[in-house]
Amino acid sequence: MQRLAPALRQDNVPLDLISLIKTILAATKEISFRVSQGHLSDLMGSTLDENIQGEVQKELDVVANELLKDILLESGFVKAISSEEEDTSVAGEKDGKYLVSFDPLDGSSNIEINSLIGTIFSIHEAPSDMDASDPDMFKQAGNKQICAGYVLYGPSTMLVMTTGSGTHFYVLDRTHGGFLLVERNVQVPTDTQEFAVNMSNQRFWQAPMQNYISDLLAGDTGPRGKNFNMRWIAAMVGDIHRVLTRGGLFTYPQDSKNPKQPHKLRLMYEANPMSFLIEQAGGLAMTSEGRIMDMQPNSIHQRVEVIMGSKNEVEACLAYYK
Ligand code: AFP
Repeated sequence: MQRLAPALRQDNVPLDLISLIKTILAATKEISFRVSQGHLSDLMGSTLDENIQGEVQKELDVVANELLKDILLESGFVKAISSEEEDTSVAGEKDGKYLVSFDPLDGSSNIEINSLIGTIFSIHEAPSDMDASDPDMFKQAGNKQICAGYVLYGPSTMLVMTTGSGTHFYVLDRTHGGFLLVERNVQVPTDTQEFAVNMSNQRFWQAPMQNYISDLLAGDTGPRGKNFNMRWIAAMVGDIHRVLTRGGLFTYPQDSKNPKQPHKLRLMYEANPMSFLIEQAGGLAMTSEGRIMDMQPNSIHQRVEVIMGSKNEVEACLAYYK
């Protein structure tokens, strides 16, 4: 099995980007260890703080954020970082070439139940003419990402990453401490009979999503003429990993539960990196109005509607909005 750096060199990834990726992964190996320690790490509880999204921070969220932030800002490659757990961007090296956005621990409600969680990251080139402390540097569309990925802390620790030459799977080999390539050019099956959505929000969805899901639930007696299965992990990393592995449709649609917040998922460190991975694997990543990666961000913590996965199923869903 190929090690990470040779695999990246084979895709012509520049050496300093490879070094940056290895820097991110050094932090995730430490996070993986802390996660695997469970209750032994004494990090299972909540802090007394809330992040800018108004969510109570878990101790492991805070530790994962500090590990990534410190190692990235000290690396010399990074002009600034932005994180789910930081109110605004944090300046790094003034001549740093890269911007890194990350969700240090996605799916943190799964921490206490010993279920899937992961780290999501997205890398853009840093504009050379802007100040490192200017958060507007991050207002770049997803189609400008040069690398995106996640590290999934499951029964094995996996890295799923793209640098624009396909989406590849790696597994952390603890015997030598590195990530080994286990599957190159993963492909999302075009058709699927599986979907992922938080059904408890059904009554708050817009009519097209209500109608689409009703037709899936009607199975082979309904207009789709086939039965569908449903899965919900409550961690986008887990749900997207399943979609990349065996296909499916994943959605967090617009809802009216909280009129001030019609969308749940974050554009910069959830939807954009996952869209890059899904598209590089032959899937589609959309809102009901267009391609996620073509959206012009207006803030670091912007939220967005997400409908992504197997191409034909995403198109079937979007047809209800026409
Ligand atoms: P947290 O990381 O704050 O726990 O949120 C996870 C998440 O943003 C995403 O990973 C899940 O798909 C989604 O929220 C789960 O949402 P529900 O709470 O509606 O299940």
